[in-house]
Amino acid sequence: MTNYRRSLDVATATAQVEYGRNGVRFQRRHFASAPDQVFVSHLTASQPGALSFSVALDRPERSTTVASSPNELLMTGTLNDGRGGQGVSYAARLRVLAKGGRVTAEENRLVIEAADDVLLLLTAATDYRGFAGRQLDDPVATTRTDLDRAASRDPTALHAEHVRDYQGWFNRVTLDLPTTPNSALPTDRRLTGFAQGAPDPALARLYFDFGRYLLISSSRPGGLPANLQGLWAEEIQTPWNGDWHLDINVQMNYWPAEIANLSELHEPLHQLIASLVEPGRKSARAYYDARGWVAHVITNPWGFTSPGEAASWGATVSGSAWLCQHLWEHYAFTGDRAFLARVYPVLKESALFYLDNLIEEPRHGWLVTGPSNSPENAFRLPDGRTAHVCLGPTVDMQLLRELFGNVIQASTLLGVDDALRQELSAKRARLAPNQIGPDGRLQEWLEPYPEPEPRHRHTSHLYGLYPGYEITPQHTPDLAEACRRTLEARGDQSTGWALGWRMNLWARLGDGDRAHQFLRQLLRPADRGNTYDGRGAGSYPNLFCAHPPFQIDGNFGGCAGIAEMLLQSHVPAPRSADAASAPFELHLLPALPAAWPEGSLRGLRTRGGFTVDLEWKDGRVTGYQVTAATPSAGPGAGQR
Ligand code: FUC
Repeated sequence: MTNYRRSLDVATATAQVEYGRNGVRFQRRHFASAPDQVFVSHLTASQPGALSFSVALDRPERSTTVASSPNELLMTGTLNDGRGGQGVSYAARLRVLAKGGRVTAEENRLVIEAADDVLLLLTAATDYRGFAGRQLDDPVATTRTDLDRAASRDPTALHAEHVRDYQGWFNRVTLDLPTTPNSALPTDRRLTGFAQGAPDPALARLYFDFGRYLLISSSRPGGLPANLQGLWAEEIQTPWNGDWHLDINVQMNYWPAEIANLSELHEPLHQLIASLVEPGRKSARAYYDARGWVAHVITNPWGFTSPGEAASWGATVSGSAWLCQHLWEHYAFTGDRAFLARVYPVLKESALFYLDNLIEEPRHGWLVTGPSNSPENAFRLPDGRTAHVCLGPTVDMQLLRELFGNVIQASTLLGVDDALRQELSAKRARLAPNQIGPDGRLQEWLEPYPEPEPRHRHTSHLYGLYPGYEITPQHTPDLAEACRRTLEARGDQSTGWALGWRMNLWARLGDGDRAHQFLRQLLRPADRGNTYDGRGAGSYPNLFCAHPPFQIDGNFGGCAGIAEMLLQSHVPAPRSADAASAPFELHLLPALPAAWPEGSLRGLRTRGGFTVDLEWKDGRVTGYQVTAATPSAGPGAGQR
């Protein structure tokens, strides 16, 4: 084999493999088309009759494949429901359309001989009802309809339609950073070079674009939200069940959604949140005898809202509060009042749960959640024992200040629930405050407990700095300084998503070089033998984030972090009742690293519904334009 080249063009979401063999040049082009619901592989060769191969549909369990016609395979199966019954059924159908040569079916595979050009069309479907409990589709029939439609189209037209659809999202934003000789290398060698300190600013652009590619490809309105592996899990039994973790992971998947101008792709998460209200009410009643709804650390497409498997991590009671933040942020970025009115009951019922859950903490009389955890971290008790379950971890308090504040603001805007608003205001003022410990760090718990694992991957108590907004260097400098010390103490090594989070935290602190240092960590070449404590964790040659073995949240965290280094929008506290017209601050290049002295961007979004274009040279803004969603509200453009 000669001149082998495998590529993914993130500008068109098209993968390609090319190589030469015995004087013939072979090319395979692959893409998954959302508008046509079909996966397409187009195989061509530089000589007629050169394509001979066989193709099969296979799955390690619960599958049957038959040749449904001389050029088509049909795979079907039904999963278990976990209770000894039948679960979701699925079907996948593969058709071979060959020019020249011969196609024959042999049991469960198709054999292609001496063809000039081959198109493989694959469709797949399940009878999962979706969050809205929609009408059941018959996957066997759906795959046939989708396949017949795709087969009637010219492959060039299929590709053009796919690119048109994809670029409708992708082209909303452009980031340009300078290239260097290293930028022309294959990605694996670029990663090695970058880890060794070679300058390659354009690698950050590629990583940012790749993150957008991943979200566009894994989160479409009407579908499920991106899970721990996005939708790229290769196993049947995926790490952590390929579920949605609510104590950082699924939220991180959606950090780029608003700022990177992909707001509509946030919808699957919003639907998941709405779907948890009903089961979450049962959990609230059964576990806490409380009103409202609650979700803890893990959930799945079947409305799981109970505490997780072990009290040491599964008792975290603020999963639902953190999810609600994604409803609010969508409103903050779009100013869409109709959306706010629609999701208000979800926010309100979440707040009702916490109103009932809060108890008075004995030492100061503060109101605190309990029992809860500071996600997955432990502390040392005075008698030396290790504990996880606590009252009022800092993250819960920060989340509740935001949730209550948002419900207060939303109810004011919508002109409803006066009495509730009074109660929320009164209780919000009594929530345990952020505390700076004797060592100058932000306290993770009510007491400055020693930690058995001071470099723990979670940085939950810094939620208020990012993705939350109650701590900013501009408005709460002492707390921001305490966050900085916390980050210093957590150290510069970590794993997967934790690196992505730290990047954003340093960006919020305005330290671009530290943020960039974490980007370098995130992009250091990983291998399959990486370990949970961060050694070896970075990125694989295809840029997937290596949190043992693979988790996609780090990709999204890093993508958001790059944006956060270049543009931030804060709504300073105390916020006015109307976020859409409230004063908010725009920070252009708030955390520009020395490594990116020049560049430009177009199309990032801010809270308040603005779009920002920006260019810079020698580390300084040379031009910018801020465009309002509505013509009357725009602050305009400028040169500096
Ligand atoms: C969180 C993390 C783990 C892992 C899991 C899926 O709970 O603490 O590291 O990423 O989610």
